[in-house]
Amino acid sequence: MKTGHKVAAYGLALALVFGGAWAAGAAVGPSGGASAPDAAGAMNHGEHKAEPAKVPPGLSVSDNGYTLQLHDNESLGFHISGPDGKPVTKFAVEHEKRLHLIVVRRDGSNFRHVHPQMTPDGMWSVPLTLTEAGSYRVFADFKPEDGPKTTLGAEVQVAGDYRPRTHADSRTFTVDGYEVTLGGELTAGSASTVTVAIGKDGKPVTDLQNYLGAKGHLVALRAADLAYLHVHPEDSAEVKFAVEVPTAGRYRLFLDFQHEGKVRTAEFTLSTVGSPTPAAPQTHEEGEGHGH
Ligand SMILES: [Cu+2]
Repeated sequence: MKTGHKVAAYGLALALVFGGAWAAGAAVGPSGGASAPDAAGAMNHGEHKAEPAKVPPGLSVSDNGYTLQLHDNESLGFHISGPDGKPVTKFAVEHEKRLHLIVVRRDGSNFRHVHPQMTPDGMWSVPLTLTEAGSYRVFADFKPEDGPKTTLGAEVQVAGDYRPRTHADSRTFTVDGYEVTLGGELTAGSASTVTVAIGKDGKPVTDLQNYLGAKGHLVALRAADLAYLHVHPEDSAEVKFAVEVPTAGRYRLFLDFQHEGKVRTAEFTLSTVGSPTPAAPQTHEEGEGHGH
C-alpha cells in the first residue's frame, strides 16, 4: 500500500478537492469541521462542532485523519487509510451505501457517480472506464464507523488529446427524453433552495422512484476548483435541495434520479445571484456565513 500512496501523492499535487456531505445524511456530523488539516493547522481551538469550514470539503486528499490512497491499476482501485495508517474496513451506511464515489473531469464534464465494492481487507474497486482524455477528480464520500463524515479527493489522469468544454449557465437538461429543469437561485454565503421538475413527453413525471433512499441525489461542485458542496434534500415528497454555496461564482450541479428502473443523470450550470458576499473572515470565527 505504500506504493499506492506514492502514486496517489504524485497525482494529487494539483488538485484535491471536495467536500461535502453529499446529500443529506450528514446531518449533524462535524462534516465541515476540520477541513484543512495538515496545512494551516487551522482548528486549534478544540472545537469540533459545525463551525464554518474555511475550505469546503473535497479539496484535500487527506482530512479528519483519513487519506484517500489511489492504487495504480486498471480499474479504479483505492483504499482509505485511517488515523492509524491502516486501511479502514468499517464504514457506516449512508444513503444505502458505505461509500459513494464521484468522478468528474476538471472541466466539469463526464460526471460519474458509482458505488465500488470493498474486499474484507478494505480494498475498494469499481470497473470504470474513462475514455476521454483529461484530468479527473475522484471524490470518495464516506463515514467511517468511528470517525466523522469525510469527503476526500484525488486526481486521475487520462492521456490523450484533451479538449476541455466550457459550460454556460443552464438550468435545463434533457436525458433520454426526460426534460429536467432546476428552479431556485444560488446565493453565496447561504443555503440556497433548489427545486427540480422532471417532465417527459410534455407531462410532469410524478412517479419518480427512490434512488439510494431519496427522490433524487444532487451533487454540487464549485466550477473554479471543484469544491464539493454540502447538499441536503429538503423534502421527500418533492425533489428539493438545500445547497450550501460558500462563495459567489459558477457551480456545476448533477442530479441522479430514477424512473422506470433506470438511473439517469441531469447536469446544470448555475451562477450565484445577488451581490457577492465577502470572503469569510480569516482571523475571527464568528459562526456566521455558511455554517448550519
Ligand atoms: Cu452514491
